[in-house]
Amino acid sequence: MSFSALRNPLRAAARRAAQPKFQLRSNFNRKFSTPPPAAEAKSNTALWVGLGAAAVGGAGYYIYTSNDASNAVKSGVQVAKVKANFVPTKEDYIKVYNRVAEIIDDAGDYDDGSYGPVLVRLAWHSSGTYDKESKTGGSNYATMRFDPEAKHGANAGLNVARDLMEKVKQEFPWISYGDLWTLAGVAAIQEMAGPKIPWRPGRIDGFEAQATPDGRLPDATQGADHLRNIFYRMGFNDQEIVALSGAHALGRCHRDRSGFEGPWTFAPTTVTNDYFRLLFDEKWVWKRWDGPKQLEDKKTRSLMMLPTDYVLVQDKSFKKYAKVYADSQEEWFKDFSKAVSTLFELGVPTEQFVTPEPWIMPTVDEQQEEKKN
Ligand code: DDH
Repeated sequence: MSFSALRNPLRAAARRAAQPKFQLRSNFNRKFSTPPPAAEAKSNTALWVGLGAAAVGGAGYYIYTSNDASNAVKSGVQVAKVKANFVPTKEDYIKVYNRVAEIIDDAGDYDDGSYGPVLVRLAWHSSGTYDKESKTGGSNYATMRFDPEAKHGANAGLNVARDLMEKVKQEFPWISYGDLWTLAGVAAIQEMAGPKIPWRPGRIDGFEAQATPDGRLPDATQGADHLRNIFYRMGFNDQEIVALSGAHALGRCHRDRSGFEGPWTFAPTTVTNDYFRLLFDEKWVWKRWDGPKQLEDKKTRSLMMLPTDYVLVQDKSFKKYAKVYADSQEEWFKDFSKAVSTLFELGVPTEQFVTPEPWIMPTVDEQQEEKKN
């Protein structure tokens, strides 16, 4: 399907109709849980002054501590942009959003016909390394660009998403990787019919020395204690753990990446609360196979749940929230939007953001509608 064919108000519906592998069960019912676009930030200067200082400081840091020449060049580009007084506006970020939206749909035979899910996962894994005690990790420095972190088992397959975003970075060299990856996650969620995710720019490119140690992301073979250890470390509570886990409405597991196999829902390129509904409505049995322990639905044996997904209906506290989200997509959208927005900002010092209030980025459909009026 060409880009232009998708550039109309029916674009999302057309994409869903074209989904190759799964029949779509849930009604498409877009619900917005967030207020209309916040007022435009008055100026981005604060960021760029901050970025200039950070980048210049960073460049000094680089000279003494890093051997990666390409990073010096990249930081140099940021410094040059600052010197040239280039101040990106919300419009500039919308252009990046739109480019990502095009790429999401231009997936051909890849998985279920969309790069959306893998982009959401990139944004989550770049943010979910945060440790609130040491204040290390998170989305600020985009350290998954560097080998120790890129090669962590949990990040297997995310090279697909990083390579896609590299193309965008070439077209918009002024954007930091952290902003680009998180904005791509926002675009993916919103363009796959999910809730609005408030977002704002301000992340800066870091250095290899800031990469996080292995083991900060969740291990799917573990139980409730592990989930709490991992997510409490980021600063989340039980309700937020459950809300965030609903992202598994999207995408699938790949045997050659995580070892697990299959999708969680029948509509893996549309954001719905089906993940929660299926957890309660289907009978889940352990899959008999030579792979790692995972569950499958008894009826069709085509869907899967990870042990960590199943914990959400076994643990009393988690189950309470999972039930609320199974019963109300609206409730889940509201809580998911809030938790994802927080997740994508982990590790970014507040003073780095260009605006005190995050922006609501318009979807491609909304932009088309706006143009017509
Ligand atoms: Fe996840 N996730 N995730 N996940 N995740 C996988 C795929 C995707 C866990 C393990 C896996 C979140 C939480 C958890 C997405 C988003 C989010 C895969 C399969 C595993 C394994 C990877 C592969 O084989 O390619 C575990 C464990 C947890 C947990 O304990 C809570 C969260 C919080 C999110 C989020 O975005 C907020 C998405 C999307 C995918 C599908 C990727 C794809 O390529 O498709």
